[in-house]
Amino acid sequence: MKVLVTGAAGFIGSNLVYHLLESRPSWKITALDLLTYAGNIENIAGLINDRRIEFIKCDIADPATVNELFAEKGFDLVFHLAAESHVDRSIHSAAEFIKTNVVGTQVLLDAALSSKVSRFVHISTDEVYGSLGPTGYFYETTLLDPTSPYAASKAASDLIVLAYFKTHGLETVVTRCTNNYGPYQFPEKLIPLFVTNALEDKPLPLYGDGLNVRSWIYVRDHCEALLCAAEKGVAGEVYNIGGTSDGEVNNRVVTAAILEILKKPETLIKPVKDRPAHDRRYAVDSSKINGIGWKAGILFREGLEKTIKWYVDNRSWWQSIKTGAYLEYYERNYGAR
Ligand code: NAD
Ligand code: TDX
Repeated sequence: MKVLVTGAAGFIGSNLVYHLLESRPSWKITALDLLTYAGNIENIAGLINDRRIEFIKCDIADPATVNELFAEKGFDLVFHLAAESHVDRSIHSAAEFIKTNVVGTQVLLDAALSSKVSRFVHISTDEVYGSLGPTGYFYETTLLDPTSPYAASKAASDLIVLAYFKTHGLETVVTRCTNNYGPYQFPEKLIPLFVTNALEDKPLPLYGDGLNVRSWIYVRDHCEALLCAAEKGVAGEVYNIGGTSDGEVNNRVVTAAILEILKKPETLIKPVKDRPAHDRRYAVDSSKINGIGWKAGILFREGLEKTIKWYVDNRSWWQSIKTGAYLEYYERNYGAR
């Protein structure tokens, strides 16, 4: 089986590459990534001598290079994760989100169609559904109502992916997952940012009243769900992916748990101006993917402890990221709050 993983040097992409090599040892994997600020070749550097994997630096929005790659390799299966993925950055500037998330997805779909890819798994997010009140869940049938430019770009790409199934018969599957956490997550997202700031005794900038709720899933559970969707999902369908029920918590609870595990004081918490159009709550109903054989297994507390241990043990990984352009972004996003 010849498999392409886009966004393979990012957080979920690198975890997926490790998971695929472990669980499907005969597969040959092409790991594609542009190595933007969020892509880090270090994430998959341990595999450099593994002959089952090859790394290609490539922009998914560049049709000439992408078409050539697909024609040459003849992929059977594509996991498409490459994206601009951070909501706050999309608020500052949306252009790259449209280019990569929308145009890049269309470029990949055209290449997949003309090279006769058997299955195209598009990795999306529950953010496409918008925001929930205190109760209820997002279902695959819930209307799309994205609020951030990031979420809107993902919703657009989801619809294009589904249209390629309807119009051209390309075997696409769309997955919509809740908030991931785990090793190799870039320290701009809530959990790795707060863990690494706390380790450095720096303030934890909690947006608004801190009562926004996210439904957390450990990244390896997400990777298992993606493999399940690829192998057992029905073409043209959407599958929601959510974590264990104890993972549905507000940001204050997450922050308090991080500080407790690290034995750091609550005085590090710094309430700051809220994110514009900050979605209040996300939670998905996962019964459709449960029905084809996948269920989340890692409890939030257990996954959080493992994740924190990884950041404690891998200081050099995140300390080298938190320099240069990262500090400019940090000042831009947090300086005026
Ligand atoms: P990430 O930002 O860590 O990784 C994205 C990767 O894509 C990076 O390695 C980056 O270099 C690469 N990339 C960006 N633009 C590219 C381009 N033009 N060409 C090639 N590569 C490019 O993001 P992540 O958190 O790993 O998310 C991966 C996917 O999963 C995204 O599509 C995201 O929307 C989706 N998702 C993420 C979460 C989450 O909680 N992180 C939840 C649900 C869905
Ligand atoms: O500094 C912060 N302070 C804060 O209070 C940051 C970065 C976040 N937050 C809050 C905002 C959210 O309520 O924490 C919550 C989580 O924020 P993020 O980690 O930025 O994630 P979110 O906006 O929920 O989006 C994430 O989940 C869905 C990913 O970034 C997306 O890629 C994914 O699609």
